[in-house]
Amino acid sequence: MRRRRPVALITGVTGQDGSYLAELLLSKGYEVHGIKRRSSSFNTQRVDHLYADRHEPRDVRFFLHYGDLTDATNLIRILQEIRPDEIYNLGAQSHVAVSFETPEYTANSDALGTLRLLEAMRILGLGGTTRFYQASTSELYGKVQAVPQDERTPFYPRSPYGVAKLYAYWIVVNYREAYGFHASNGILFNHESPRRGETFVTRKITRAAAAIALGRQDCLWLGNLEARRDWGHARDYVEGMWRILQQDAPDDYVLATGETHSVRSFVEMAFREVGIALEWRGAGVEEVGVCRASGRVLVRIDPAYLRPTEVDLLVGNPAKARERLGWRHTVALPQLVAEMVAHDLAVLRGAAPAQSEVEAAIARAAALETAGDG
Ligand code: NDP
Ligand code: GDR
Repeated sequence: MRRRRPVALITGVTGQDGSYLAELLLSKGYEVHGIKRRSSSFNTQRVDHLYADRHEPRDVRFFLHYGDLTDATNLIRILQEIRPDEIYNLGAQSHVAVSFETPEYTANSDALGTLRLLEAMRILGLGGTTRFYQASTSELYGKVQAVPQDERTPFYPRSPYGVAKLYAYWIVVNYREAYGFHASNGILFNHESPRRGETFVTRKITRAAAAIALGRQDCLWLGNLEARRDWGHARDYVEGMWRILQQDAPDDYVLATGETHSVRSFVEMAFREVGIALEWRGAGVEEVGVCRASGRVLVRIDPAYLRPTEVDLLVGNPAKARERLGWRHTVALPQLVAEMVAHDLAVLRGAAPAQSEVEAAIARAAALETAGDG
């Protein structure tokens, strides 16, 4: 029997998607638990505004637990305590380029971490009651076998990250078929936001455009400008995750915009937002992006950012999600770029945080003290 107030557990709650998903679920009345990793410095900036001081006589519905996807006993204990109705497995070493440097850790957290959660559900007898969402990825398509990509397109991953996520995808399908789990994969194409990690290409570009416009940075160094991605807004995509778990039957869904753009055109759009028109000169690693008005070189290529194997072209077909979930993206790329650049300009200008954020930071400090972390 489902409890009156649904309970969700989010791994990766401190990441981009985890923070938007926690907001969404809280707005829907859920009690939300998240797993955070121990870090030598604060790593909860994206969810600080959701904290409430547990000493205050108010409705506290957001809880954080120390944990790690590489620690099975920890996962079993957390699941045993919470007995969630829904698990969203968003935790991962999610950077494709970094996965070439740390392939074993990436496999441990992204592939085996998923298995550990599913096994914890099985051990605790949660398979019949708890629904499971897996953060699968368009990186599974890698060297693409069809354009656009949908749920039937064969996979061909091109990085240790993609290969680890391939294991996770199939172990979810296997637990669904073997044990009747309500376990689903969302095959999500790239989604971005002002909360995107600073080393992913979109955020790296919007931060640099803002910094260059304000005279705080000279040049933006990038890798492959020709890669094409299907970029949407993270807020739209967490809505899709939730809808996937509300279906009577578990299944796998592509979430995408259906449009593809190159890194080069993302660069041009971001610089246009700050009033800089770019033109390109040269070729290969010697190519540069030049400010048309001043002639200054603002973009250069650093081969260090080229990947040993690249994913050249991603564009998803979200027809199944549209038909079965009623989901579609609401934010187009120009709007997304504008929002990210505006955010980065405001941050660099030192715009004061909203009052609610200040209150949240104070509440958070108090909550941490009570958790013995202060
Ligand atoms: P982020 O990198 O922003 O967040 C990843 C989260 O996972 C962070 O909270 C991180 O914690 C946590 N994490 C990392 N390693 C571990 C571990 N060993 N144990 C527990 N938690 C861990 O990713 P996004 O929010 O962008 O993505 C969410 C998920 O969706 C990821 O699984 C990603 O691979 C997948 N995905 C993302 C897409 C995108 O375009 N954003 C597209 C398709 C799939 P910490 O904050 O401490 O680093
Ligand atoms: P991706 O995102 O690999 O698609 O994975 P990322 O933004 O890192 O790269 C996108 C494309 O841009 C090219 N690129 C650069 N990338 C980075 N990070 N830095 C650079 O300087 C740079 N220059 C060019 C890359 O080569 C690539 O082609 C993201 C992650 O969120 C994954 O977790 C997720 O599964 C997929 O999206 C869908």
